Parts: sequence; C-alpha cells; structure tokens
Amino acid sequence: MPVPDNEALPFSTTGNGIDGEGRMGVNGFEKNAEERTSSSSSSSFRAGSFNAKSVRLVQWYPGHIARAERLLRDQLKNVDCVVEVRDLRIPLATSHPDVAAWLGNGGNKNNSSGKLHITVLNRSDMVDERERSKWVSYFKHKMKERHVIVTDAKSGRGIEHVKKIALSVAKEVNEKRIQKGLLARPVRTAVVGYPNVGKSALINRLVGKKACASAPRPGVTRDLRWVRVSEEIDLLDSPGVLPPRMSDQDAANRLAMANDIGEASYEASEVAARLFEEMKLLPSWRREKGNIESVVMKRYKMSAKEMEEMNGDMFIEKIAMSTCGGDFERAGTKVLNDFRGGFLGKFCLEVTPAR
Ligand SMILES: Nc1nc2c(ncn2[C@@H]2O[C@H](COP(=O)(O)OP(=O)(O)OP(=O)(O)O)[C@@H](O)[C@H]2O)c(=O)[nH]1
Ligand SMILES: [Mg+2]
Repeated sequence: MPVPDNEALPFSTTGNGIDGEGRMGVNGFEKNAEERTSSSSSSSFRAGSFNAKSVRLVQWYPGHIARAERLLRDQLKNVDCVVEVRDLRIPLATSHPDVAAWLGNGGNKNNSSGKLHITVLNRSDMVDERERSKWVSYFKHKMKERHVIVTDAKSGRGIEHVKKIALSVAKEVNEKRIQKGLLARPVRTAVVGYPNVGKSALINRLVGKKACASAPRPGVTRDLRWVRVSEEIDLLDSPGVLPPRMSDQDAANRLAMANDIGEASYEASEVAARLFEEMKLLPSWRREKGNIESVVMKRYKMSAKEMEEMNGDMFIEKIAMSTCGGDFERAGTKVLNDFRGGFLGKFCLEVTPAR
C-alpha cells in the first residue's frame, strides 16, 4: 500500500518568517559608520579620479540574509529541483557561487546525482536579442549547464518552458516513489537567486496569479514561502541571497547598477559614473543597430565627441549642473533610473567571456 509523504511542506506564510534583526538600513542593507562619514559624494567626486574610488558595498551580509540562507539551506533538503534566477543584464554577477552547494552535487552544478538545476536568465526584454543568444550558448555549451531558459517574467515569455521542465522532473520523481511503494506528490522546486532578479515575479507567472509580493527594489521577499502551482508542482519563493563575501568590486558595482542590491550600500553618483564608463567600453556602445551611444547622446543632450572625452565623474557633473541644480546624487539617481527603466536601450552590462 502506498505511503504518503511524511514531510509535509510548511505552506504557511508566517510560520518560517525571517525578521529584519534590527540592524538593517534601507532595503535591508546598511552602511557602516566609518564609510558613511567618509563618503560625501560631491566632494569625493571632484577630488580624485574615478578609478581611485570603489563603491562602498560595505554591508554585504546583513542579518536577514544570513538567516534567509540558513532557512533556505534547511528547506533545500526537501527539494527536488532548484531554479536559479539570474538577471540577464548581468548574468555573471548574478550567478550565485553557492548554487552547487545548495544542489548537494558535491560542488559540481552539472553532476546529475543531486537535485536538478534550471538556469533562468530573466529580464530578457531588457537586453538585445543577439546578446541573449550568446549568453544561452555560453551557459549551455561552455559552462555545460543542462537547462538554460530565457524568460521575461513581466510578459510571461519562457514561463511555459520552465513549467515543462519542472513537470518532467515531477514525472521522474514520482516514478521512483511509486516503485518504492510511496504515494506520488508534487515536485518540490525552489526558486533562488540574488535580490530583485525576478524570482517572485516568475513564481506569480507560473501560478497565474499574484501569490507573492513583487516590486522593483531588492529585499522585497523576506519569508520563505511554499506556493502550490498544481497537483504536480510546488514552488518555494525565497528572499534574495547575497554571498557572504564579495571580493569582485566590478560585480558588486554591476549589482548596484542593476538595482540588485540595496541602495543604502552605495552612492548613486559613483555607481552612475562607473556605469557611464562601463557602457562606453561595451561593443554595443557603437554597434550598428540600436547602439547605446546615440540613445545616451539624445537623452542627455551631449555630443559624441563630448562623451568620448568625458570620464564618468565629468558625465555626472554635467548632468548635475545642467538639470539637477548641482546635486550629484540626484544626477546619479537619474542616470541609474534611466538605465534600470530601459531608457538607455536594451543591452547587457557584461560580455560573454571568450574562453
Ligand atoms: N522588465 C522586466 N521586469 C521584471 C522582470 N521580472 C521581474 N521584473 C520586475 O522586477 C521587479 C522585481 O521583481 P521581484 O519578483 O520582486 O524580484 P525578486 O527576485 O523576487 O526580488 P527580492 O524578493 O527582493 O529578492 C518587479 O517590479 C518585477 O515586476 C522581467 O523579466 N522584465
Ligand atoms: Mg521576491
């Protein structure tokens, strides 16, 4: 006689809540006092060259994230499949280093003995079609990731594909269960990734209704939460998790540009200055179709020559002086919002590695 599953999932929205632990700043990220006092943006702006500064991503691991990760690890023991959501504008910076450990595959993401790994490259509507294909090919063929799906959780693009793979895992899991004399159950799929990459939006699309809170800022989801999609699929929504240490300042800056970390951990003017310099180095800055340069020229009323000669600080200073009453932070926020809102065009901030 088939035996029901004895590990029922906690479908409650409150039972396993993660609290803020009091020491968080805006959006759950806090600046330390030393950095706060040393980061007067406008003065540091004029003083040194751009490269001498780094963004002050000082509180990388606030309490709620540490706690979220612990609870996530615990829940992952009961999971069959892990959907790792990345931001297609910055797919390397949002590839979480702990995924292999979460999968329980002996540190190897592609080892088939553990849980199934689905890579979701979300925000596909925000990047160019050609870049999109290059990234899929990179993760599939170079990184040997088995299931790589491009999605746009806003419009629903790619969602059926995610569902199809989850259902195929469900079938496999249940065939094994029935052979062992156990009752069939829904496939348990955890949706994980960095903050603000679109995990909850993806779940809402899969469920077909607004089951989870989703908003355009990092740190919206604070609780682990199981959601039933159908008799065949259960999904776990989880808070965005950052690695405990991040030595790569380039990646950290890109997370800030894309709004994938809390705004309290950096100066908008500095990150925006760096964004300008990074954009200028991209092949898409001057590509034939849909180049970034012409969009930026038009938006900020600057000439190509002027932009060529400017570094990031000068670019922000010009915007601050011309449209923001000399306020560098306002100018930085404006540029970041333009990028995040897609007003600077559709492009990835990272280029597929050549190797
Ligand atoms: N343009 C676009 N916007 C998206 C996409 N996916 C999600 N969003 C939007 O991005 C914002 C963040 O989405 P969430 O689903 O809250 O992100 P999350 O990963 O759950 O974030 P946390 O809970 O903070 O970790 C929301 O405003 C979504 O509507 C996408 O594919 N394209
Ligand atoms: Mg969320």
